[in-house]
Amino acid sequence: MKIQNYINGKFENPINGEFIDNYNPSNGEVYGQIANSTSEDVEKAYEAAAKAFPSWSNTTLEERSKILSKIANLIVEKLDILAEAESKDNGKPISLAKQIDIPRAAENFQFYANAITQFSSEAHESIGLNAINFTLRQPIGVVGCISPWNLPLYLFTWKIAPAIAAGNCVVAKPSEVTPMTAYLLSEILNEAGLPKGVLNIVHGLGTSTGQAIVEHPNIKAISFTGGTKTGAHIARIAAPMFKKLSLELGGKNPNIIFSDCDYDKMLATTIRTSFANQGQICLCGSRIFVEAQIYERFKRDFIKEVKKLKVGHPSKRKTAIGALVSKEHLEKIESFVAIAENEGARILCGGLEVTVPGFENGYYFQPTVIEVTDNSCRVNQEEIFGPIVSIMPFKTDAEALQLANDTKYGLSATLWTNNLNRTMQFSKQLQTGIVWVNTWMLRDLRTPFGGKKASGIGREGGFEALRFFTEPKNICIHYE
Ligand code: TXE
Repeated sequence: MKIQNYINGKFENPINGEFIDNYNPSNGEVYGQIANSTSEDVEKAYEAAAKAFPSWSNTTLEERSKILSKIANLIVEKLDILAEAESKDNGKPISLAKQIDIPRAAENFQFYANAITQFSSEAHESIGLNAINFTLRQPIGVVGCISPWNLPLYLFTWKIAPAIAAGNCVVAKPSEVTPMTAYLLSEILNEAGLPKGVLNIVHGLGTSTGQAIVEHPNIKAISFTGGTKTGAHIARIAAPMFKKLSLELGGKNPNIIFSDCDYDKMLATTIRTSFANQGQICLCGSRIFVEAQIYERFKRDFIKEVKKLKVGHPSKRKTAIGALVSKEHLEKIESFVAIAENEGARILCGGLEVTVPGFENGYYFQPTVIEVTDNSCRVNQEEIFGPIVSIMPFKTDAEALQLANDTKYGLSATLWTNNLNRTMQFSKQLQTGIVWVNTWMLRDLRTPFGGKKASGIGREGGFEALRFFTEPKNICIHYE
C-alpha cells in the first residue's frame, strides 16, 4: 500500500520517488509506505493552492458550506472503513475510533459548514464625525496545517475545515506516523467535489516536509498541533517571517479531586481522563491530586478499576487499552517508569510492557499508576503522553491550586467538587485554557480551545478558528 501525495486533486508520487515505511503498532510490522516529500513537493502543493485561491475565496458561502457538508456525509458513510484504518495505523481500539475519532472528523466539517454561514464582522459608526467603519474578514491565502498522530483524522480535520470554510487554500501534512486516514480523506474530497487545489495533502517527515511548509515564504499562517519542543522550533522560524501562528502543544493537566464530589462519577471519569486513547490525548489528566481525607479510599478504588482495564489488540471488542503509537514512543513511556523509581516514587500498579499473544511485536504497555510525594519530580513535570498517571494527596484548597499551577504547561484542568465557591475560585485561578468541572472532554465545538504557558498560543474552535484563518481589514468611509 503506497500513500501518495494529493496535489491539485490528483494522487502523485513524491518528486524524488522516495517512500518511508509505515508501521502497524498492533503487531510491529511494516504494512505500507508513505511519500517522503521534500520542499519541491511542498512548492508544487503551494502552487496548486495559490492557483485555486482566487476562485475558492470568491465561492459563495452556500456553495462552500454545501461541499463541507458533503465531505461530512461521506465520512459518516465510510465510518467503518475509516475507523478500521485509524485503528490499524495508530493502535487505538477500533471501538474508540468508531465512537470518537471518525464521528468527530465528520462533525468538524459539518460544524464549519454551518459556522461559516453565521460568521460576521463588526461595524463602528463614528458618531459626530460623519464616518462609518466596517471590518472585512478576508481569507489569508494559502495556509499550512500540521497535525499529530494521537487523534489523526480528528485533529487534521479540526484545522482544515475552518481553514477552507473561511476561503483559504491549504497545504496540509498529517503525522508521518499516522498518514492513512488523511490519505483516505483525499479520495473523499474528490468525491465531494472540492475544487482541485483547495486542499493539498503532502506526506513526509516533520523535519523535512513539515519544516518546508513552515519555511515557505508565501504560506502566511501555520496551524500546528504537536509537541511543545516542535512548537517552539516552528515559532522560531515563523516569527521573523511574521506568520500568523496557532500552536496547540503539550499538557501536564491536573485532575483535582475534592471529597465533596460525586465519587462514583469521578472515579469512572478519572479512568477515562487517565487512560483514554492509551493516555495519548493532550487533555488527559496525568497528575491526579486527591484531598487527603479520601486519598486512601481513592487509591484503593482507582487501582482496582485500573487493573480491570484490558490491554489487547485494538480490533478486539473487550480491549480498553490498545497499542501505543510507535516503538520509540513505547520506549519513551517505559523510560519514565525507571525515572520514577530513581526519583523514589512508588509504582502502585502497571509499569511493564505487555505481550499480547499472537501480536508479540506490538507496542503494548500496562496502565500505570505512580504515587509521588513531590510535584517537582520529572514524572509530574514532563509530558509523558502515555498510559501513566501519578497520584498525590493535598490538604487545602490553596495547596491544590498551587500544585495544579506548578507546571510549565497550561492546557486544561479537571476539578471534582460540588462546592460553588470553590468551583469559581479554581475556575478563575487555574492557569489553563480549559477547565472541566465534574466532567471531562465534554466538547461543544463553539467553545475556544487551546492552552496557556508552554501549551501554546492561540485558540481553535468555534469562531476563534475562523478569526485565526481570516485577516481583519477595517474600512473607514467618510461622508458629507
Ligand atoms: O510530535 P511532533 P512527536 C507531544 C507528546 C509526544 C511529543 C513528541 O509529548 O511525546 O509531543 O511527539 C510535525 N517542522 N505531543 O515527536 O514531532 C510532525 O511530522 C514542521 C503532544 O510525534 O511535534 C507531525 O506532523 N513540522 C501532542 C507534527 O509535527 C514538524 C500530540 C507533530 O509531531 C517538525 C503529539 C518541524 N520541524 C505529540 N517536526 C498534542 N498536543 O496533542 C515535526 N513536525
